[in-house]
Amino acid sequence: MVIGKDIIEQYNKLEIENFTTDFDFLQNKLTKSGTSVTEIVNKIADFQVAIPSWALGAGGTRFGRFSYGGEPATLEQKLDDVGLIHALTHSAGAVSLHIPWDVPSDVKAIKEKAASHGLVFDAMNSNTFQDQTGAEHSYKFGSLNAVNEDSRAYAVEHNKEVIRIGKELGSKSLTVWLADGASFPGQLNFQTALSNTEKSLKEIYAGMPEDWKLFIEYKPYEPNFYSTTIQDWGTSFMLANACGERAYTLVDLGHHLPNTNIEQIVATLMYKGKLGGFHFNDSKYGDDDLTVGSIKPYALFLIFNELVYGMENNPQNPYPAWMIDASHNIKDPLEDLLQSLEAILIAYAQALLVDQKALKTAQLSNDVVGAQDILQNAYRTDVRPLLRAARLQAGAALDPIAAYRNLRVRENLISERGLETKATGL
Ligand code: PSV
Ligand code: MN
Repeated sequence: MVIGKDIIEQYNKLEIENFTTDFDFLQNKLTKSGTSVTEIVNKIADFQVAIPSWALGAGGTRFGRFSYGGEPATLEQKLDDVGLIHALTHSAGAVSLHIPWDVPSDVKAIKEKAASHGLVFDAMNSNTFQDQTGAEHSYKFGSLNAVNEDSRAYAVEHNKEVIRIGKELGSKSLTVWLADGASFPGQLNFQTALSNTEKSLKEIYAGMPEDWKLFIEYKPYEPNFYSTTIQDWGTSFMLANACGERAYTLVDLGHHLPNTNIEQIVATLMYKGKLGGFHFNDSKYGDDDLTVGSIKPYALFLIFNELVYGMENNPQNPYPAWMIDASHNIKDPLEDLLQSLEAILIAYAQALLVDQKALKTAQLSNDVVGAQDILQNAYRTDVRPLLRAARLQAGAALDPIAAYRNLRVRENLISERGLETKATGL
């Protein structure tokens, strides 16, 4: 199924009146306070988030997986699904592939397919947390950190293969997330594990083209339950520095212990020019893979406040690679992604509304109450008309989920692909 601009245009006509009333009201209000609405709408329209190829089917937990009809069975179909999301939102113009789940059999055809949907290939993801059928060496006891030299070399080689595939597709970065760690005290020598990881990452870094970036993800626990070798941003930052200039830390919202001050981590990394990538999701307890903004929207806003500040004030930090890293097992995966995109853009728009000048004045005079009010005034603004305006000007849907349902996208996918298909991923 392909959703053409004409269909969306028709659909938008049903909602244009309500939109205009809401937008005019907000525009008046914001203009009075000196905000350039056009500038903000353009920024929202430009913001593109990569969709991970593994979020297009029903997500799984270790207890089970309830599949969703019409799931994409091939990489081509995955790109078609991202194309649908992009057509509806104009904010998902990139896809992030996971190897070996998504090895393209025909690179040229895949590139053409992506281009036909207006998609580019964002960061490539390697996978050394699962043994594939016929694997010559196992990752059971670790990959880049393994005590077994063959497993380490095998994992390094896999990452080089991912770089090779990514090069052909036009990607410019590699994300490494390691499950490496220990589930029991005494299992690993921490220092040896760290030093093996550093050596392996340096080899991977050396194998990257000169215009590529390496993103190093961290995670405090899971699947290992006693220690993870790259457990936190500090360890990732240290390893990125050891690798070189084009190695960066990647922050995944779900990879922190409860109540961690993620916005402060963001600020610190951007100050040091080392925030390379960002994975969005939400959680109550751990790496829950919940829809972005479903549990802690204010925390997301505070994080975006630091991201916006960093993008405006830290030229030493590259523009971060944004990706959604969430897929749940009880929602239609495409609706889940549409909700996540909406939450991301809402938080971004609210952060753009923060009166930075007034905030600085409040901070310099230790006006604690004033500073909180400035942030919360922005957070409490209903910015949804700004998102709709951005979509309308890009030819996307005013209300993507309503359009998705109204156009019976899932029903169409089921009739095209059947009920039994299963997308690769977790
Ligand atoms: C690990 O929890 C992670 O966040 C990494 O980014 C992986 O690539 C992704 O999830 C999918 O397993
Ligand atoms: Mn992640």
